[in-house]
Formats: sequence, structure tokens, C-alpha cells
Amino acid sequence: MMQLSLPEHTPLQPGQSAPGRRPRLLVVDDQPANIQALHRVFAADCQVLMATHGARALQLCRERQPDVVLLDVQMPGMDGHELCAELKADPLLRAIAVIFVTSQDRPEDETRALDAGAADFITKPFNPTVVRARVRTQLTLKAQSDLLRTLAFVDGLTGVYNRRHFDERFLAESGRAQRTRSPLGVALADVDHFKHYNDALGHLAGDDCLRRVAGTLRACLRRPTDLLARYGGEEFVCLLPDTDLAGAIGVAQLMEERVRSLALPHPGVGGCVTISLGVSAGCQADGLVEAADKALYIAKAAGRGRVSW
Ligand code: GH3
Ligand code: MG
Ligand code: MG
Ligand code: MG
Repeated sequence: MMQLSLPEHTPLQPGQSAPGRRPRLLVVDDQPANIQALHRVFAADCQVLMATHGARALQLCRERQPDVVLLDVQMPGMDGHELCAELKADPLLRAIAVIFVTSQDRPEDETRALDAGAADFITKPFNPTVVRARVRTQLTLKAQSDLLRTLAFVDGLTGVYNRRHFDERFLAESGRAQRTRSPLGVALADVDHFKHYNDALGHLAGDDCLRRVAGTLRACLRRPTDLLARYGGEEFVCLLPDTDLAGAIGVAQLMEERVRSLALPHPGVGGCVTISLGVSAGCQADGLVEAADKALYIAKAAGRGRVSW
């Protein structure tokens, strides 16, 4: 069975709702009375967030990642259609299901909403039982797509992100680093003499070791935007947005020390398990991973169990 253990601090990516948490609903309407009416329908089963204008709703979506948004159309400032378009254009918010709840009931209103990516369209005055049923359907679909995304982006052995997700995030963060002229840090970590570890203790013990190392590396990350992924066999990669070389070296050194402190016996080398790390950073993402890889090679050649850059 696949182990799904996303770290507490990891921002919920589209699709990665924490297992077992209550469904999260955001009600957006400029009329507090409408919000209260929907709050009454869902308060018992869902965590209900509320916003009376589009900008606040967008902020709540970014910070709290609701599963479903119940969205009024006519609001001062950003209207429902505009908010829906913003959500669907953002890769981190796209998975949130949008249900319009509106008194605009012409077919063209409904078509426009569905074309813009809305999951459903409910007209006011609404029937609470029908609204509940429709929201329940969207919550079920959302949970299924969350699970699929988790399966697609999380490494089955270690529970950290996989290479595919790293590649996707690296692309997005590279663009951002270049646009905002903020440095992007990369650290590549590789378990030392891991072939000997497997040879001495067996592959299952090797798997356990990789899980322990992955959990230790993950615990070294502090910011919600930091990301750890399994890069390949016994290699992990760490993506550190808004982090310069000195900052990235600091994270890598902490990782090296923490893995060493695990004091996992490594009979293959007559000591404990260690990792080597290569670090790079810059606003220009081209070649960052390659530079970290070169630095990793230098750390290995210099005796392993150390950080190079
Ligand atoms: P170095 O210090 O130079 O990195 O030496 P190394 O032995 O760690 O490097 P090498 O690339 O020679 O061997 C990597 C080993 O990692 C070989 C491979 O069987 C093992 N490995 C890769 N993926 C897994 C895995 O999922 N589980 C286990 N148990 N072992 C794995
Ligand atoms: Mg309104
Ligand atoms: Mg390796
Ligand atoms: Mg190795």
C-alpha cells in the first residue's frame, strides 16, 4: 500500500487535501444574509469560510485551499465570472471546484459559467436539499481527483514528492525567479555507499533507510514554498525558492548533520549512514540542477559526508 505522508508544512497543492480533514467550503457573496443561509446548510459537516468580495475570496483560496467555492455572480469589484477565471488560470487553485449560486438564471449565464470552468450552476432562491446534494457530488469528485494527483506526484516508497512533481515545480519556480530576480536554490543529496548498504543488510533494510533519510531531509525544510522530492534511486532534490547560495548551503549543511545524527549503522563501510550534497543557486535557472550535480560529484570525490557548491 502506498504511503501518503505529506509534511505538515507542505502547502496543499491542487489535489492534495490532507487525508481525513473535514471538507472545506468557501462561500462568496456580497450579501451577508446569503452567506448566512449557505452557512446554515453546511456548518454541521464542513468547515465554512466566508468572503463578501472577490479579492478576499482569492486570498482565502491561496491561504486555505478550499475544496469547493460557492460563488455569487453579482458583486461590486471583481464579479463571480472574473473570480472564477482567476482561479482557473492559476495552477495552484485550478482544482478547486466552483459552483455558481446566482439569481442570473438565463441559459447564457449558465453557459458562460460552465465555459469558464465552473463545475455546477445553482439558481437563487435555492433549495437547501438540492444545494447539499450538488455540493456533495463535487466534494466526492474533488476527493477522487485529489487522490489521483497524490498518486501521480508522490513517491510511493518515501512519501515525498516525486521527480515528475519536482520537474513541474522547477519549471514554475524558474520562471518566477527570472521574472522577480529572486534567487532559486537547489540542493542534490545522495546517500553515500548505498550499494554497500543494500549488499550488507538487504534491499528491504535499504528501503527503510531511504524512508528515514527522506523524513529527515523533509524535516529540515522551514518554508511552505520549499520542496523535497526523490530525484532517483537514492538521490533527493531540494528546491528552495527565494534562497541565495548562502541560504541553500545552510539548509544542505543542516541536512548533512541531521542524517549523520540519525546514526544509522552502515556495516558496508563500518560507520553510519551519511549523505553528500551539491548546492547551487541563482536567478537564472538554466544549468542550476547541472551545477548542483557537479558540486555533488565534488563532494563525493572529496570524501563524502559533506556539502559542496
Ligand atoms: P556513492 O557513495 O558514490 O553514491 O555510492 P552508491 O553505492 O550510493 O552509489 P551507486 O549509484 O553505485 O548505488 C546506488 C544504489 O542505490 C544501488 C541501488 O540498488 C540502490 N537503490 C536505488 N533505489 C533503491 C531503492 O528504492 N531501494 C533500495 N533498497 N535501494 C535502492
Ligand atoms: Mg451579489
Ligand atoms: Mg546516486
Ligand atoms: Mg549514493
